[in-house]
Amino acid sequence: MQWLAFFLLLLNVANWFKTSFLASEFNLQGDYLLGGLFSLNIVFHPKRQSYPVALECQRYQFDESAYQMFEVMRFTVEEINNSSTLLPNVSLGYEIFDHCSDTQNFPSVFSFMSQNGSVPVLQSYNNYQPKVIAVIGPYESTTTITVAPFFMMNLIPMVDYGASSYDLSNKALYPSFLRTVPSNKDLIEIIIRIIKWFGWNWVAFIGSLDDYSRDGLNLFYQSLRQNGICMAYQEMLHLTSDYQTTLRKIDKLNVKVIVIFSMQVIAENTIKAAIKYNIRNKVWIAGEGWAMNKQLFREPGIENIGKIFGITEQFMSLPGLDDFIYKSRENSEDDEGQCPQPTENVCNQVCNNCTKLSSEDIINEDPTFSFPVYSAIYTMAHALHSVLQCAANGCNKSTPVYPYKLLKEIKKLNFSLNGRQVQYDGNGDPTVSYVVVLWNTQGSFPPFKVIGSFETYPEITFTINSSRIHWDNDGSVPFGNCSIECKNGFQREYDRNHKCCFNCKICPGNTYVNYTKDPATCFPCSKGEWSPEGSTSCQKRIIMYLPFTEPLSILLMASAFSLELLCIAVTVLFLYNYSTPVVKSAGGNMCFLMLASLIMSSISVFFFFGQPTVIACTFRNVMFCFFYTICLSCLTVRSLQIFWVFKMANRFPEVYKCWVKYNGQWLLIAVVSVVQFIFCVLWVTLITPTPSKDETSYDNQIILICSSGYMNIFYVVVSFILSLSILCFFFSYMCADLPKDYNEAKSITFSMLLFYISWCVYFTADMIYDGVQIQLINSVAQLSSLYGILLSYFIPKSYVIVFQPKKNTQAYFQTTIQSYTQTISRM
Ligand SMILES: *[C@@H]1O[C@H](CO)[C@@H](O)[C@H](O)[C@H]1NC(C)=O
Ligand SMILES: *[C@@H]1O[C@H](CO)[C@@H](O)[C@H](O)[C@H]1NC(C)=O
Ligand SMILES: *[C@@H]1O[C@H](CO)[C@@H](O)[C@H](O)[C@H]1NC(C)=O
Ligand SMILES: *[C@@H]1O[C@H](CO)[C@@H](O)[C@H](O)[C@H]1NC(C)=O
Ligand SMILES: *[C@@H]1O[C@H](CO)[C@@H](O)[C@H](O)[C@H]1NC(C)=O
Ligand SMILES: *[C@@H]1O[C@H](CO)[C@@H](O)[C@H](O)[C@H]1NC(C)=O
Ligand SMILES: *[C@@H]1O[C@H](CO)[C@@H](O)[C@H](O)[C@H]1NC(C)=O
Ligand SMILES: *[C@@H]1O[C@H](CO)[C@@H](O)[C@H](O)[C@H]1NC(C)=O
Ligand SMILES: *[C@@H]1O[C@H](CO)[C@@H](O)[C@H](O)[C@H]1NC(C)=O
Ligand SMILES: CC(=O)N[C@H]1CO[C@H](CO)[C@@H](O)[C@@H]1O
Repeated sequence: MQWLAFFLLLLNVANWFKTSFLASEFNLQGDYLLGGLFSLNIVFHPKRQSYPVALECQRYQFDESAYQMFEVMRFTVEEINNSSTLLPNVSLGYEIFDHCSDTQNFPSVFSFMSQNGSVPVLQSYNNYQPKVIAVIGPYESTTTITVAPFFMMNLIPMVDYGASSYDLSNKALYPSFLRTVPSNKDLIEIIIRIIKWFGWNWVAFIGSLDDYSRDGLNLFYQSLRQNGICMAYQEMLHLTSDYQTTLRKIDKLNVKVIVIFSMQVIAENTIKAAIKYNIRNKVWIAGEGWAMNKQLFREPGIENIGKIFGITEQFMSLPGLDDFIYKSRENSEDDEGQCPQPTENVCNQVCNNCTKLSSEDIINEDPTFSFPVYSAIYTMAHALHSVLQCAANGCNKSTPVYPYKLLKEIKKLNFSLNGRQVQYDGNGDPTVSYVVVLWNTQGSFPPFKVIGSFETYPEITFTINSSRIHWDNDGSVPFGNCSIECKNGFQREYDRNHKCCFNCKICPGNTYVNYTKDPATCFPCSKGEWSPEGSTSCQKRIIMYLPFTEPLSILLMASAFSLELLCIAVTVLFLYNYSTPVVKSAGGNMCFLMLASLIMSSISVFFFFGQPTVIACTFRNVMFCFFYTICLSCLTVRSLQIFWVFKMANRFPEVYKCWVKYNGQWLLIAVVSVVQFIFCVLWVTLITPTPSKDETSYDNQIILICSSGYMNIFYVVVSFILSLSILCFFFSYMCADLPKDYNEAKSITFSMLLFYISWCVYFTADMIYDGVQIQLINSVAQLSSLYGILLSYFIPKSYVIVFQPKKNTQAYFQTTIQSYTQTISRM
């Protein structure tokens, strides 16, 4: 397919130049032309129109700061023209249009694209040279997105000084788009960093109804989620929105931090409304659009609304700009900024309001976008410099300058401008050098105090100098969270909608909360650990047992030992006085069996102390039970015998004879012992008592205990002992009226009562108390049972043997029995 070229005559721009050659600020002739788009006026509400008519920007709202950018472009081109090193002997020219609407500005675009006054429709644009070699602007994201496709088509470089929408970083859609302002992604990143720096997490977002804000909101949302910050409220406002309601809602939600990421006007309206409706003590974070808005700064009452942080590009002064503006003002006094065809008045190259501004007005405008305009033009000049193969002696002007070649050079650029490095990344985005300013609304100087910075070149750095911020109240950073942090030991209960909002609930016992791990969970303590209610960590449980070294243990063991010594002493004493009536009446040989049993029983006390072992667990009770049964059976047989002799022998002499003949007492003891022995063996062998841990009784202790063996047989053993003791008690009670020397009733009653009481105490305590001391009570019960028998039965007899030998004679016993028989017969 060959050249199938249509020539579409849209604008006869070339003719305008020929007819009117007046020096307008909008045009400068040169070897190469740059296109410039500036929003000197802004159309907020497009009018509905019923017949085709071109838009007349002049009629709409004038923006002084755009005129300053406009002047910066003119200044920059002149400076490059004056330069002898950059583009020597090559003159740059420009053509600028007022770009006031999203949708109705296409005449200017076609003018830039035209060649000889017409826009051709071609198949290949390789050899196409439009009127301008590149385009600067426009200012806003939305307007940029609407005009950009025209320039992308033939890869005309578009270097933007104001559009920050992140969409434009998409090089598949916008291959020849570059910009000298950081994209919203960077702006949102620094906003997030500021919020995080001060530890806030509950923020509101106010935007305007345009691509810039929508894009910002999108990016903000994405970053919030990653940074644990919550959006309390969000609204996109337009000129006629109800600002009061929005602000009231934000105030009601207890939001301290408000990000205003919007067009200037919306920000101005919001702040003015905040002043009017007395919204106080907030923290406002200003996006680049209004970070250094000087009109708002002078608004009365602004000092009440709180702190305003602005994010703006590192301020770069442009030496010579002020002189340039003063000079151009002088010259333009009589130059009424004329349109090439003033009669039609639609070319949008007229600005009557501009000429009314004084030099000071222009110079004092917000300088935020001066450097972006300046570096955008230098970018093109440097690229052109490369394309034209310029050297010190001049450039090769015969080289054709195709836009796509220029674009290739722009991407390779890396130059220093007023101390800042200018270069573009793969997305056509520049290196970032932001500063954070604090508005000095209290009136001291300077009005915008730099408190921090964010740079991506040569590496990413973010700093905030907290000592430069003077917070109201007590000087501490204001509270900007949804919920007050829980006290130690409390767990968070999150709100359904926001992760930043929560109630606090105390962690129950045996759980803990670890904020670095998870603030919303009370983790259970691990095995062997415990914690009281409301803990942040668990403690080791104390392992409880009765150690040998404890004074009480020592006391009990000493008691057991002294019991044994006493028993041995009594045994020796009885052996020496074996043939005396006291020993005989006490049972003779049987005494030695009883004493031996007492000694054996008392050994079991020693098994209660120290860390329990299988042996200790097995023997601590079984030994006592068995030997105490033997002792008790002796006592029972003794009392039975006395009872028999004195009360029954007369009535059943044959039975008694039989009893004596077959050695009934020993037989009975043997039977009882054997039976009890079998029970005891079964008790500890069917289920061996083993050391175990009681972890349930106390949160903070692990008690080393012994399992009890086969419980059912244990009950049999206990019942056996109990029935024996009751028998014993019964017989001795029946003989309560016998002569004193035969009367064991008192001593046996005493020892049995002691036995009952001490074991009642033990079993009762066992039911209501699980501590380690129960083992102490157990051993005390054993000891007191044993001491009961020793003290009430053996010691009085020993006393008589040692101190009252008179009573230890056959004759004395005879007398007492005679006097007893007399009393019986008298009854
Ligand atoms: C350019 O040079 C002219 C003449 O030398 C001078 O008047 C003007 O101020 C210079 N402009 C800039 C921007 O340097
Ligand atoms: C532009 O117009 C001039 C005369 O008006 C003509 O000589 C030239 O060839 C035209 N250029 C192109 C590219 O058509
Ligand atoms: C606010 O929440 C953030 C995390 O979301 C936390 O780091 C900060 O300490 C909290 N501030 C206060 C005062 O509790
Ligand atoms: C701009 O000019 C228009 C008329 O051309 C006028 O109505 C308007 O008030 C002017 N605006 C400013 C800010 O001077
Ligand atoms: C600049 O261009 C003019 C003609 O366009 C030429 O006469 C002059 O020598 C050139 N100067 C240099 C330094 O190249
Ligand atoms: C100037 O550029 C043209 C086209 O690229 C080329 O043919 C010519 O040789 C160049 N002249 C010099 C002096 O480099
Ligand atoms: C840009 O230039 C500077 C110095 O002129 C150099 O240090 C830096 O590495 C260059 N960057 C790239 C990406 O080439
Ligand atoms: C922070 O600001 C204070 C007061 O302006 C200044 O003295 C100090 O050097 C600054 N610190 C840093 C790290 O810049
Ligand atoms: C909390 O959890 C973290 C991470 O799991 C751990 O490093 C830290 O030691 C824990 N803190 C306490 C007090 O247990
Ligand atoms: C309009 C303008 O300033 N043009 C200047 C461009 O630069 C050359 C020198 O390089 C001057 O002679 C022109 O006056």
